[in-house]
Amino acid sequence: MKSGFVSIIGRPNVGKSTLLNTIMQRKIAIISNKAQTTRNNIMGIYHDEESQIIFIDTPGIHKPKHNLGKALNSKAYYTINDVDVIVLVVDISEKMGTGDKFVIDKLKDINKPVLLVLNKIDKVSKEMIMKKIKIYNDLYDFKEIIPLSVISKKDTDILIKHLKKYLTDEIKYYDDDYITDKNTEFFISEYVREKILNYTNDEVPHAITCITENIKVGKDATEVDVLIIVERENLKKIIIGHQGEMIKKIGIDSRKDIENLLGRKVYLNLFVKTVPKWRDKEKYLLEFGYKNNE
Ligand SMILES: Nc1nc2c(ncn2[C@@H]2O[C@H](COP(=O)(O)OP(=O)(O)OP(=O)(O)O)[C@@H](O)[C@H]2O)c(=O)[nH]1
Ligand SMILES: [Mg+2]
Repeated sequence: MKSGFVSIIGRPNVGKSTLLNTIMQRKIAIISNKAQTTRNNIMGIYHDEESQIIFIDTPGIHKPKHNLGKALNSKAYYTINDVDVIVLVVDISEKMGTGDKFVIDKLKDINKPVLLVLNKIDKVSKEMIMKKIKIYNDLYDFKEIIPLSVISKKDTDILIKHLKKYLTDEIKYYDDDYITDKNTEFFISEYVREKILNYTNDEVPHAITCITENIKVGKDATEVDVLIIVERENLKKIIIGHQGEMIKKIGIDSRKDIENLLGRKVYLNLFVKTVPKWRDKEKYLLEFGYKNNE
C-alpha cells in the first residue's frame, strides 16, 4: 500500500475541479466557465488495490483584488506546505502570462515533487503541445510534464500512474468508503451556487454565498432550505428573474443534483437575501464557511 497527500493547484479556470471529479468519478467539486469557482479546499480520496491518494482541490491562485480573493489564495498556498506532491494544472490553450509565473514562483521555495498537467489538449495542435512542453521545461524543474485533457478518464489514469511513483507513505489513512471531507450541507449549497454561476452572466459576482439552512428528512422525501446571499438588490432581481423564471430554473437543476446526492426525492426551497458589502465581510464568510464545511 502506497499513500500520500496531493494538492491540485493552478490559476482559476484551468480545470482543477474537473480533474478531481474525473478522478473520483463523481461530482465532488462544482465547475463553471468562470474564474474563482472553487472557494474551499475540497478533499477527494482516491482508492485502488495498491494505493490511497488524498487529493486536495484548491481555489485558483490569482492576483487578488479584494479580501475574498486574498482568502482564496491563502487557502491554496496553505496546502502546498501540507502535502507530499503538488499537481500544478495549466490551461495549454491559454497564453502563458505573468499569472503562471506568479504561481511557479510560489513553488520555488518548497522542496517537493511538482507534476505539471498541461490541460485542455483537445483545444490545441500537436505542435503547440510540443512547444509548451519546452517552454515549461525551461521554467521549472518539474518531475513530470503530462499533457492531457482532464475530461477524459483515460487521461487522468495516466496522471495517477505517474503520481504513484512519488507516494512515499505506507499507511492507509482512511477507510475505503471515505471519499471526501465535506458534508451533505456543503454539497447542497455548492450545487445551488454552481447553477447560479452557470446561468447568470458576469454581472453576478462570485461573492454570492449559498448556505444550507435546513435538511428535514420526511417519510417519502427530504425537504431542503438553501439561503442565497447577494450584495445588492439588483443582483437579487437577476437571480429571481422575470416572473421568477431564473430562480425556478436554478431550483429545478439544483434539485436534480441534490436528489442524486441523497438518492431520494427532494423538495428544495430557495431564499434570496441581500446583505450589503457582503464581499468585505470576510468574518461573515469564515463563520458561514465554518458552518458549511467543517
Ligand atoms: N475543452 C476542455 N475544457 C475543459 C477541460 N477541463 C476543464 N474544462 C473546462 O474549463 C472550465 C473550468 O473548469 P474548472 O474545473 O471549474 O476549473 P478550476 O481550475 O477548478 O477553476 P477555479 O475553481 O475557478 O479555480 C469549465 O468550463 C470546464 O468544463 C478540458 O480538458 N478540455
Ligand atoms: Mg475549481
